[in-house]
Amino acid sequence: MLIAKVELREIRLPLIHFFETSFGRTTVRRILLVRVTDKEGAEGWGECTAGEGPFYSYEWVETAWPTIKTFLAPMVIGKEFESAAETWGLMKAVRGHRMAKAAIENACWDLEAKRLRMPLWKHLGGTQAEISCGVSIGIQDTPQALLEKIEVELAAGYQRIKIKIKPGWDLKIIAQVRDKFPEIRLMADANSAYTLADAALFKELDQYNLMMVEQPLAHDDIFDHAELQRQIKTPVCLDESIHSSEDAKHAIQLGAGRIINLKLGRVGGHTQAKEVERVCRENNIPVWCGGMLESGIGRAHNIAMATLAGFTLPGDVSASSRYWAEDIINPPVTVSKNGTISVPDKAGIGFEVNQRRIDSLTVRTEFIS
Ligand code: OSB
Ligand code: MG
Repeated sequence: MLIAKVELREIRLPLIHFFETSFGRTTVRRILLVRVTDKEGAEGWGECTAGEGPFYSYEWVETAWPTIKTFLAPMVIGKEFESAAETWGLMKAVRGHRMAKAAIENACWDLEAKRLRMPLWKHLGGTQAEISCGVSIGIQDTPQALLEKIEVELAAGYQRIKIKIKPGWDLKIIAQVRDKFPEIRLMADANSAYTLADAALFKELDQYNLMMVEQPLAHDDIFDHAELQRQIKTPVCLDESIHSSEDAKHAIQLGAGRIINLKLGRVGGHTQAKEVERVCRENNIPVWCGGMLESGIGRAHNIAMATLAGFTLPGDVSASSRYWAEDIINPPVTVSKNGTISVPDKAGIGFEVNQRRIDSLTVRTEFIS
């Protein structure tokens, strides 16, 4: 493979409904897309999952763009390499910036799968032609609004409900949800809004039979999470704290959680994601596919990743229509009445990229060659 050109694009995509977590509210996504073109003119697409600000992690659109432009793209362009799996090694000199790296690497995986005329999920080694879906529901203006949203998503068939919590929107809300929906598969995501001083609150949470509580403590912690897990029955799931297969190994050894939310961008792309999945599978730690409010391109990559054997729990990958009036891929991602996505069998990411739609949303473009 020889990448001749990297195209960077920023699109603005308004969410149908705002998405609020313990760290803030998003109404319009700023999404950085990457297109790689090889010397024969074949193309691949990737999406950078960095957010609008450095709140979920230190990466955001304005760190990813110049990091790709100045450092990552030049490390890949013009180099002859065997496979997309080698992209990671070419960019090794840059520390961190995994979401920026993932955007380039995943575009190379799409390109490679297309050249092989293979669906990306099979090229990655995926085994599940259908994946299980849940939804992540943000903090709402009122408890009533949350209960109504849950009702809608259950009627659509989603297999589990995740709600966001923060101090002041936690135990009381979960009690109300459980009261109305006693049997559903339910979990809560705190996005690091608590400390070990809140252990008593999480012990209270044990009575609500949650599948798991996601990232209750600091974004860069595994030590306190291990202490919390010792004190509570609800499984702890790690999101923000896991950036690599080494992080996963250390967290597992320490007992910092029993489940891992695997996000493609957070770990640095498909090669790293496969490593995290393998470590978890070998240690009997279930993983599920997390989401970052991706457009269709990132969503398609998530779907491909979630076909790997270790993905045994419903993920946060849901239908395009939950997020966007019109997605940037055709067809949009749809979910069956059983809460599953049928994985496409076309080459590469398996969805057609809607160039016209992307052009109409683009606010800036830059070519690196
Ligand atoms: O913590 O999983 C999270 C969205 C943005 C940042 C962090 C998270 C999320 C989600 C949304 O929960 C999942 C989705 O629907 O894409
Ligand atoms: Mg999370």
